[in-house]
Amino acid sequence: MPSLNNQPIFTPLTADEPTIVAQATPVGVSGVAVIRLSGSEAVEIANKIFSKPLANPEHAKAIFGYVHAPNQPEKTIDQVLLLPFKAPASFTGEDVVEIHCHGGLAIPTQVLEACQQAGATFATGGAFTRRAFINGKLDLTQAESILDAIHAEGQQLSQFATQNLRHKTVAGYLTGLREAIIAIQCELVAAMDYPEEVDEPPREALQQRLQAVVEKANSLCETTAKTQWIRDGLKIAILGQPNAGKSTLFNALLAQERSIVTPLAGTTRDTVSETLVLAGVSVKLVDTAGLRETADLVEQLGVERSLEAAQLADCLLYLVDSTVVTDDTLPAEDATLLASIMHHEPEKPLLKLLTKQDVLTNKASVQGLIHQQGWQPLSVSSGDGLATVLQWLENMITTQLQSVKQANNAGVQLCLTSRQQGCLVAMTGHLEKAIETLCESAFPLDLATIPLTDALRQLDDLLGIDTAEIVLDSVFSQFCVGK
Ligand SMILES: Nc1nc2c(ncn2[C@@H]2O[C@H](COP(=O)(O)OP(=O)(O)OP(=O)(O)O)[C@@H](O)[C@H]2O)c(=O)[nH]1
Ligand SMILES: [Mg+2]
Repeated sequence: MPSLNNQPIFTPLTADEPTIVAQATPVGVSGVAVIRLSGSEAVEIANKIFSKPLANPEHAKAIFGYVHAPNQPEKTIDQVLLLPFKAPASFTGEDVVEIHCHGGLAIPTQVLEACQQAGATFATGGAFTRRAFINGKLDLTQAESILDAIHAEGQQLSQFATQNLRHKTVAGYLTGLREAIIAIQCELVAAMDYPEEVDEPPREALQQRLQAVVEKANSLCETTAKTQWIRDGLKIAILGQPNAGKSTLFNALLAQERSIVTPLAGTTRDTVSETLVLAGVSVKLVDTAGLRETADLVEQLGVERSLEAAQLADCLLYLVDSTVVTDDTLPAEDATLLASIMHHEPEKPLLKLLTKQDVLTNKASVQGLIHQQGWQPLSVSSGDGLATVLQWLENMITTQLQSVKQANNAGVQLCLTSRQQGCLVAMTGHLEKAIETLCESAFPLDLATIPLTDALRQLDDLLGIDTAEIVLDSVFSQFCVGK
């Protein structure tokens, strides 16, 4: 909408809100810290604390100068770069001024205080992103992608997040489903409101169209479930009998002495987990208590947790101390445990490792296991075999990622958050109710509009269309101050 002097007019929906300020960079020692002001008075406030007049600063052009206490130019706080952005071409859609000052604790704190004394209000967590959402700069799923991008440990999740930020992939896919439901809703309402002019749409065709939406939503939920590990971290459980060398391998993979290692069997009594990044994916490595029948209550509980860890894991490493193997025959306990694990988790990638190869005197005793039964020799002490373990883990992750990418080609691979999945599941539940209603010829057609409205409500909540404050609060409260 052009104004009289041909300058575009944009009044952010948040124009009446106070101008907010927060540090956008982490607090602590750093070369540079960025303090962000956002709101209709951002330029005015910056003007009160800056050494140069800022009547109508050029958009996105840095200005060198000094920040001082409001209206006290002699009280210089720091030498800074000021970066103004004019609404709506800013992150929040409001006027924004970024102050790039020196990092550390003292200077950013003084700059923040100067901004507050000049009229700004300290921002709460997620306030900037919330304003960006309210001003239509982002949909709700994009706001959540920012959260993913900030918190992603592995690059794969950050790639999903960036893809959604750039191409609105989630909203793009779901808007198609939303339009399909709205079209059906419109046909039903038209037939109800104008029974003389509009024929009742054939029920079977409506059912089929709704069924198609349900299938698309289900397929999205299924593929999201397949990518959940990218968000949560791939769980790898290290299993085996006491003293097999599990904690030693755990520490070696982490490159830190995280678990206690002793020559005593039963050292690890509970599961211990730690995160690392492998092949661009966040991995949760779980060290477990040795699996064996035991009378000790504490150890027994540890064993139960280990079995549970195996169940919850996406991938298993099973370790056997090679010095207790004779004539290619595993100890009976290991044979039983492995058979049970493979029976219960036949699909899970499993790497079988024969440990402590450096102290194995009779190498011939394990050759059959290695060459015929797929066991990998390992000595963490000498480092032999460790690279193979890492390579196996990376190959396994790459294979999993490839299956994700294949689903991606089908156009439905999106890594939804649990909130988004919840909305989608609730939506399909309502659509199924609508289909049931349509199946029952004794029910009037308009009965189906009720679950359809509920389904649309869920989809709108997912996308952030007319979403209740309480839902927005729960999303934006996850953000830190300054974002
Ligand atoms: N020589 C040699 N000793 C090893 C190797 N790996 C582990 N050990 C030793 O084996 C003993 C047991 O190792 P842990 O890593 O504590 O075994 P664990 O499987 O975690 O045992 P629990 O916690 O009791 O279930 C320790 O004394 C380790 O130093 C290895 O590659 N070579
Ligand atoms: Mg241990």
